[in-house]
Amino acid sequence: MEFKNLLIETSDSIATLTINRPQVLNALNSDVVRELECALYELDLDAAVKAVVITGAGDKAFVAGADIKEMSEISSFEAHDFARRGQRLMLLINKMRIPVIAAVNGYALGGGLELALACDFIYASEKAKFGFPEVGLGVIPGFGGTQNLARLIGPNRANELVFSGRIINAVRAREWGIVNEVFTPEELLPKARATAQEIAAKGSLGVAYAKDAIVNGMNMTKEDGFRYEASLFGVLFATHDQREGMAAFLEKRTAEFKGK
Ligand code: DAK
Repeated sequence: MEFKNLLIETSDSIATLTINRPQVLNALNSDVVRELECALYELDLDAAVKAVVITGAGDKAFVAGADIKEMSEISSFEAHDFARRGQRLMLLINKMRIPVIAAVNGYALGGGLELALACDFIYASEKAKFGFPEVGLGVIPGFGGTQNLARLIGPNRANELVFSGRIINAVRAREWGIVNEVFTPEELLPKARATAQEIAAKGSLGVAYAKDAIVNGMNMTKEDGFRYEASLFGVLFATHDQREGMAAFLEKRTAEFKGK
């Protein structure tokens, strides 16, 4: 599939997806949202792909938010459609079997921060900046940002960030638990890909089920989450990968996982 606004490069089972509108700091317009949804859907269906790294083109921005020019001109019907598509994209990332890592190379503002928060975790460059400027535009984060941020860092810090519209740097974002690791700009993508490869070497069913347990368990009571985890654990005992993983350990060799 051809994309106007995305670059996709796959090597060693890792797809690197670059949002490519650097002239507007990779702002998300409706075309980009539609392309992201199609691209991620396709990548998730591709058995050869074991993880995705999302980043932004250029050295200034991951994504500087929704495209304000497009947003300022859309009708209420189009805004509703944009919201539905954006939210569907964020939920798709949660539902994908493969992990999605955000490699934040610059500004991650508004919808850009929402996209990063929807990913399974975030690595950042020292140049990354995070914030929700929405209240300054008379709106609120609308692609799941209030929900994902408060769940990730707790309501108090989420309140401060969202109510003030303030922009924080990568070190503060790591301190607050938004970002897992901070790297130099040159190191960011190699480090994100290296972690993706470490994950790709594991049993892909185990990774997919672990993601499922964590994503869905977050919305359950602890007891329901435990029950859900136990059922996924049980299902894995019907797979080749479980037998192979344990046999390989006992035979002191590298496991050959098949994802089935
Ligand atoms: N949209 C469109 N164009 C953008 C943009 C954006 N978000 N951000 C930057 N650009 C464009 C600039 O207009 C400029 O274009 P030209 O003037 O060169 O034509 C170019 O990118 C370079 O930007 P600057 O010249 O401003 O660069 P600076 O280094 O001076 O400043 C900045 C960088 C990131 C601080 C600044 O560009 C900035 O404040 N950008 C806007 C940040 C922002 O407010 N983002 C939007 C947040 S609101 C929804 C759900 C969610 C959302 C919307 C709807 N529904 C449920 C319906 C999400 C909303 C948001 O994301």
